[in-house]
Amino acid sequence: MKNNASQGTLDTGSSDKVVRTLCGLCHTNCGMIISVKNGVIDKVRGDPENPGNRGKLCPKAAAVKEFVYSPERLRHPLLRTENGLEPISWDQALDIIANKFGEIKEKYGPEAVVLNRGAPVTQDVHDAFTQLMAAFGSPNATGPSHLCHWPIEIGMKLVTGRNGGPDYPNTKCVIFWASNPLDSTRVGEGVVFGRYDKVITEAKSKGVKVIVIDPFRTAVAAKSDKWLPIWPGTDVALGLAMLHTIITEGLYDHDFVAKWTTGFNELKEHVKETSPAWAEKITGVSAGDIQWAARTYAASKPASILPGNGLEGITSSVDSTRVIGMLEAVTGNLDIPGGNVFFPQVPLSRYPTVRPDKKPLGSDEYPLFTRLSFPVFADAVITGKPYRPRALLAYHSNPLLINANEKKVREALQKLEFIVVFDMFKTATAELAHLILPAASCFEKDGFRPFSSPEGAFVALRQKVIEPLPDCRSWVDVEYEIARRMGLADTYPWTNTEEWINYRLKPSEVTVEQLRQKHVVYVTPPVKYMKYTVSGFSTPSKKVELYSDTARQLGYDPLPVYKEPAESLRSKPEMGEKFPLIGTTRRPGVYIHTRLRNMPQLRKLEPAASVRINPGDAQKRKISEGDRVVVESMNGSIPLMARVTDAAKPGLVVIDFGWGNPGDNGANVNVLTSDGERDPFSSTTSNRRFLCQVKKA
Ligand SMILES: Nc1nc2c(c(=O)[nH]1)N[C@H]1C(S)=C(S)[C@@H](COP(=O)(O)OP(=O)(O)OC[C@H]3O[C@@H](n4cnc5c(=O)[nH]c(N)nc54)[C@H](O)[C@@H]3O)O[C@H]1N2
Ligand SMILES: Nc1nc2c(c(=O)[nH]1)N[C@H]1C(S)=C(S)[C@@H](COP(=O)(O)OP(=O)(O)OC[C@H]3O[C@@H](n4cnc5c(=O)[nH]c(N)nc54)[C@H](O)[C@@H]3O)O[C@H]1N2
Ligand code: SF4
Ligand SMILES: [Mo]
Repeated sequence: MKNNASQGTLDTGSSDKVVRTLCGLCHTNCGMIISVKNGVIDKVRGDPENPGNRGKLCPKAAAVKEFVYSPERLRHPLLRTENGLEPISWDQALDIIANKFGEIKEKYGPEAVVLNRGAPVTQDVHDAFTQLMAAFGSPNATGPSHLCHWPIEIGMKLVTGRNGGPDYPNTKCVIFWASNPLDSTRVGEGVVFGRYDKVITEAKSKGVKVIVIDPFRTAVAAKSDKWLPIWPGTDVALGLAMLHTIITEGLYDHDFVAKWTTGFNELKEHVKETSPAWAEKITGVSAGDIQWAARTYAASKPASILPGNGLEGITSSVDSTRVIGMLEAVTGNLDIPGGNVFFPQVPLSRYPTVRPDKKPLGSDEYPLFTRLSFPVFADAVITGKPYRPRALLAYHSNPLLINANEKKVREALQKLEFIVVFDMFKTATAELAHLILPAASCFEKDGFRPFSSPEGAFVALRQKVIEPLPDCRSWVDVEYEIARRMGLADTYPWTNTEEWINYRLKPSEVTVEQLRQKHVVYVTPPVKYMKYTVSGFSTPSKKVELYSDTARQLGYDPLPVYKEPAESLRSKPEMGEKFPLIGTTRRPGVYIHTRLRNMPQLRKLEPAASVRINPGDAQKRKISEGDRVVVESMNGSIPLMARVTDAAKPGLVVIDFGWGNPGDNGANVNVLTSDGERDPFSSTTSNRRFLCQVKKA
């Protein structure tokens, strides 16, 4: 099979057709070339000409056929009746939704209908049902944002204005801070540098210093020059101690600090007391290692940091990010070659949204979190305060399993009058639904993806590979049909997939037609560095705000402050009697969140939900590799398989996240997590830290 990327056409050989497209299983959206024989997906390979993955695919890609043709896929709309779930027609299903939403709007107002979307692994998930909610008049869109992307976004917005990605090709030192790109394939927020797996090996071969700050010895920690095994939830202390070393030893960039920051004197004063010796007791990382990391990072200019999702499962998510932004700034590493760079982005047109005076639930408590946070939603459903949401449309998401405190989330979902789940599979959340809609997979519909890269921002087309399996539908059609039935379609800027994509890409002056010809279209020039010298930073003062007036005015600490997490043996040693271990969660690289455990090829690679425990802790409990164990926390207990390994330090246990769907025979780790304590800016719950005990089953 030959291909010609510049024209976007591919020789078909003996296949019906060969389609150049994008994988939509995870955020990375690798370029794929898929051949179709007799209307069925035949071969899947990486697209060597895609600027992101350059031909490489991860192990999950091997399961594309199993995923699309899985016998477990939902194939009809299902309505819950007295006799259980009964298949109904699409027309009936859409009528029921339109009627029920209309009824709820009449009785309680539009805001009683809530949308829950999952992680935006494709642009579809990001955009789906936005316009419907706007036309309908509900400001309440929720999902995992309090655990994903938004806490880092809020933290960086306060300090540097925007989250800059490591400029790997030019850096001399990179800190993977709560990030694990070798499993997550996420080397930056939407930024590609060619193959994600090569970014680290190439850096290492050039002598770039690699430092990893992570409680667990991950794939990237094992390759690093230094791994700092931090206790989860203590990153603010580590960051403040690094700032202490850099500032007291004069290792900061004096010129940049003088010209481009506000509040340096306040920060200098603030970190006087936060010495590495102080942080050692909190973080479990030795003072010497903290000093070494601070000095190495400050001295290896240009240097960069990749703050990762590990910071977004702790209740100091935003302050952890703020200290990282400050480290980037005081060392003068912002937007310079090899530092943390604001890469060019694809301009997209905005959707019409609900009236600006209509604020989501919780906006008084979390003014910087401009959508509805799931914990706030669950509270409102349970307490009815300030009002009770009545209906939930869950699209491409599994809220029951992914939020902290499963028991409480279940209680909230069970209190709703009407739940629609729109998914490919009958998930744990779907089991609570009143109506289930069968979704077309990412390979059964057109879509697009905006990317950033040092060579410029570009758009790529996700071309439909096959028609949707019978009776499965794409969100575009479903959303528009609901709007039409409710008399809201007039306000729609689009009526079908092609119009949706063209609408969004208008400011980039690219059309679906062009993308079908070329597949990848660059819409900006290559990255320019030091843009702040022209336009300043995206903060109110146009400078990096080390001391934040915005935070102060909203009643927050203007400087990041370390607070001991609620579940803590240091502040509450008595808790250690029952729960002497600190638990965190791990994301198995062969799965994505709660997905793909029903793919036989992948299941062979990670067969069971596991807890990783240090050999010493295992021995004390007479636990051996492969034993069945029970893990207990204050919130509940779950059965798991023990893996005995020194990748977990003494006192730490690491439990797989994402199990718990019907039929996967694994337990949901969020049975153990608590939603009580929350980050004051972002409402992040403690999904990555909890006290627990492990016992032999
Ligand atoms: N303890 C703990 N909790 C966590 C995390 C953690 O690390 N630890 N991680 C957090 C993070 S970062 C995130 S992003 C969230 C993830 O939270 P979610 O995004 O809600 O979780 P997913 O399992 O990805 O749910 C996606 C659902 O979409 C379905 N699906 C797949 N393709 C399609 C399609 O084309 N159309 C439709 N309609 N449905 C489709 C899948 O079957 C699946 O049920 O979890 C968060 N929760
Ligand atoms: N295969 C696969 N790829 C994925 C996903 C998936 O589920 N599977 N999910 C996608 C999504 S939605 C996201 S958000 C990205 C996330 O991708 P990354 O940002 O790379 O995050 P993780 O892979 O979750 O790795 C986070 C690391 O932080 C560590 N950690 C946990 N708590 C703490 C803490 O308190 N402090 C510190 N310093 N470290 C901590 C964990 O041990 C873990 O190694 O991955 C995306 N890619
Ligand atoms: S699942 Fe694998 S192949 Fe698909 S986009 Fe993610 S990393 Fe790429
Ligand atoms: Mo995420």
